[in-house]
Amino acid sequence: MPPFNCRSAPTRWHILGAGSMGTLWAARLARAGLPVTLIVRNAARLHAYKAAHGLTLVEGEQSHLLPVTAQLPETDEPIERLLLTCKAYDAEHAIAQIAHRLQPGADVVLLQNGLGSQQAVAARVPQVRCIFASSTEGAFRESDWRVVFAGAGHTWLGDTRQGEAPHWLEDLQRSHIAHEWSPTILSRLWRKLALNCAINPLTVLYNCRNGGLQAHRAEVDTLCDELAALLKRCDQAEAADNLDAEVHRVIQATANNYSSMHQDVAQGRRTEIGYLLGYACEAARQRQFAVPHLHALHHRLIDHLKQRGLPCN
Ligand code: NAD
Ligand code: KPL
Repeated sequence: MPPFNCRSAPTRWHILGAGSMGTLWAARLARAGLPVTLIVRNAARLHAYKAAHGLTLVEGEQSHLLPVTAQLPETDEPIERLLLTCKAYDAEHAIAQIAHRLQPGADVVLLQNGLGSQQAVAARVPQVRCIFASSTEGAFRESDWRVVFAGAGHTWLGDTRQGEAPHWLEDLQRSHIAHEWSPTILSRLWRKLALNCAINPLTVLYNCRNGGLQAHRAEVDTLCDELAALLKRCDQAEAADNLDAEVHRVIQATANNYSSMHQDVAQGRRTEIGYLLGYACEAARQRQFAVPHLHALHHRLIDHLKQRGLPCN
């Protein structure tokens, strides 16, 4: 591994949202010797974290304890590089809490699923550069401060304002975080959104694994047609290309898995529906573009969530 550039100290990564993805990134960056600080919600969480003496990263049979530093949002320390890893519905509030700490020209990486939260965050912090990310990695928390790297994957990062790739992608390389700079990150996010809209809500409504949708092929196909038409209407023709084929490929490849939305509902957690189906339906409404099947699906899902006492936004 090449030595650090001795002319300047490496920039610290602050990570806001110490959940599955945030701790997965924190642990890998820290393991590579990079300076990392977790920003946790409140004093009680900070106390609990200190009692655990750090983060544990579980990969297969191996586990590593990493003594990553942690602090509160209100700490008075400037932030030059931030990774935001809370859920889409928490992102705007979370960034507002630390906005005053962001230095002009800071980099903020937004690792939220769906669309809508990234734009809301970027509007709140115009003094920084927001980089959107889309990841196929999988992680879950086995217990407090113990994260399991459950699925190898890839992370695409990009700048919707077409800026250059940042030099700090080297940090990801050094940390063995599989990644790629994408000049078409918005298209990637739309494509992932469309996949999630075609699969996740139906798995909740039919209470099935992804493979269970093989019994509902006609319904999936109708949604794919409507989603592909909507993508084109939103100037995302590339994201619409062969959408149905990819949806069926993913259903087959992940047949034994429960979708993330199914897992959220099964565990009584809020879903990211507002940033997936909600975003798609709103995009259609703004363009006066009819998406009757997506609308019907959205309403069925909202009813389902309401019956379970879960938020429907
Ligand atoms: P998570 O719920 O495990 O973690 C989010 C964390 O953010 C929680 O610990 C929460 O307490 C914290 N948080 C929320 N608001 C905060 C605030 N104001 N201040 C401080 N902390 C705050 O979520 P996750 O699974 O890590 O997912 C994060 C994003 O990544 C989601 O959009 C998700 O869809 C996406 N994603 C997750 C996975 C995965 O495998 N977990 C994979 C790909 C993408
Ligand atoms: O990303 C997914 C999820 O479960 O959120 C897949 C596996 C693609 C299903 O939509």
